[in-house]
Amino acid sequence: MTMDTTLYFITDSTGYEKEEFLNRVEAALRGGVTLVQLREKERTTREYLELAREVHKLTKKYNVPLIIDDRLDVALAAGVEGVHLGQSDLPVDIARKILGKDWIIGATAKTVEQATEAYQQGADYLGVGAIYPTTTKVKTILTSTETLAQICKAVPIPVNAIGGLNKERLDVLEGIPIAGVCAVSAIMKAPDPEIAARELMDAAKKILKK
Ligand code: TZP
Ligand code: MG
Repeated sequence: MTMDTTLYFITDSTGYEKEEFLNRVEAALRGGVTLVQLREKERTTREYLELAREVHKLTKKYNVPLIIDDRLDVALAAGVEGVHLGQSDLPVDIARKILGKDWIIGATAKTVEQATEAYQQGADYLGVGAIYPTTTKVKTILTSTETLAQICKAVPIPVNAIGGLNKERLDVLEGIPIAGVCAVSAIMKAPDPEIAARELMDAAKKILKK
């Protein structure tokens, strides 16, 4: 399954019954998201695994890779396509040793140093942000668009912008050679995630000149 980070949808199941959550994820897939990350912070390992299996059924139907946030064990157990590692998770080089070359490994980077290290350790893509303040439950600091541009220059792997992004707020990214945008709430909390994904994709393609 090839990786395309153009429109990277990161889920948040907070506040949704499972069925509604899965319906929203599938709507986003219909709307054309190119990569999905299951991001669960409060679930037990068992719950995370079970949800991963259900979301994986959906992503496979649309031939979109599924990435698990933070937890390499859950990613392996569910047999998905990748894992996303933050600065306090397993180091990328260790994850790469465990997973081998065929898995997608993403990393969070907020500085050029972190970006270079993640690349050298074998990351396939980077998430950089938050570009704007975010209402999604996350402990994060803002990353300037200058730093984002420097990171894009420093590493040859795809770099995605993240944090408070929606279709009205992509202008600040124009001209920066990012590979794509990540969004949680702009899709997850939209009245219709399918329409939201489609509109965000159109807006992303414009600034990415794709
Ligand atoms: N990392 C940096 S910002 C963020 C993460 C996981 C959350 C982005 O959520 P939203 O709703 O797209 O602002
Ligand atoms: Mg994480």
